[in-house]
Amino acid sequence: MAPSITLYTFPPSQNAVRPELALLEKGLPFEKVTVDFLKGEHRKPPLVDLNPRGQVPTLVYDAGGDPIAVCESIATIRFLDDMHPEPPLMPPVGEPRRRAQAIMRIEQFQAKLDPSNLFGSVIFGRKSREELRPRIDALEAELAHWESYAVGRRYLAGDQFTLADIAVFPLLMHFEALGFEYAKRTPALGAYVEACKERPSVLQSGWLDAFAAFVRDRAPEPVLAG
Ligand SMILES: N[C@@H](CCC(=O)N[C@@H](CS)C(=O)NCC(=O)O)C(=O)O
Repeated sequence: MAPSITLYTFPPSQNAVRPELALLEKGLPFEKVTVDFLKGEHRKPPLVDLNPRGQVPTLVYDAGGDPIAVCESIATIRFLDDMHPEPPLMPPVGEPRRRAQAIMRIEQFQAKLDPSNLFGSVIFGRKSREELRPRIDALEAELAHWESYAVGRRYLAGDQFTLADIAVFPLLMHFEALGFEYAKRTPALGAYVEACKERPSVLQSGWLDAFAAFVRDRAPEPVLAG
């Protein structure tokens, strides 16, 4: 029996788009439930009953019996790839170099790239470039590593679109929204970002438009420009 899958999401969220991309890549039907943060819906049922942290994405996977609530965006995409191996979103174990690359990029994303949270500090915290200077410098140094990872590859682990891309690409859009000019400063990473924007699952999700509208309404200071 096909599972019933419900995705609790907030349309502009770079975290919440990850399971959506994995679901679209795999052609799995799912229902989307929008949780409007701006109205405080994340602090109320049904979300807090499923995920006491009140965060999206939260994925409810019901294969009959007791539905499973999966939260943490990276956990959701790994879970979906484990439960629905076709088409695969990781390089096969028979290709250890590419598999190692995909695993490393996911870990490096979680350890080095995601915690910077510059976007939240600018959009919600209204912090200035001066206040954020040490974090901006650290992020720019980190992005130099990602430029080297992108050189000579369409995606982060070669020609195959993988969980590593689903992890990393949405966050890279945050930096673009803060004025980072990939084409000028990290051209290989820039080509990678453009390739991801054209990915059918990304286009089908509508996330780029939802994210662009969210950014447009808030007009963040372009702290990464220059
Ligand atoms: N590490 C989590 C972060 C999830 C997260 O911070 N989601 C945001 C939306 S982008 C959220 O739900 N924020 C509400 C809150 O933390 O109260 C993940 O990767 O899923």
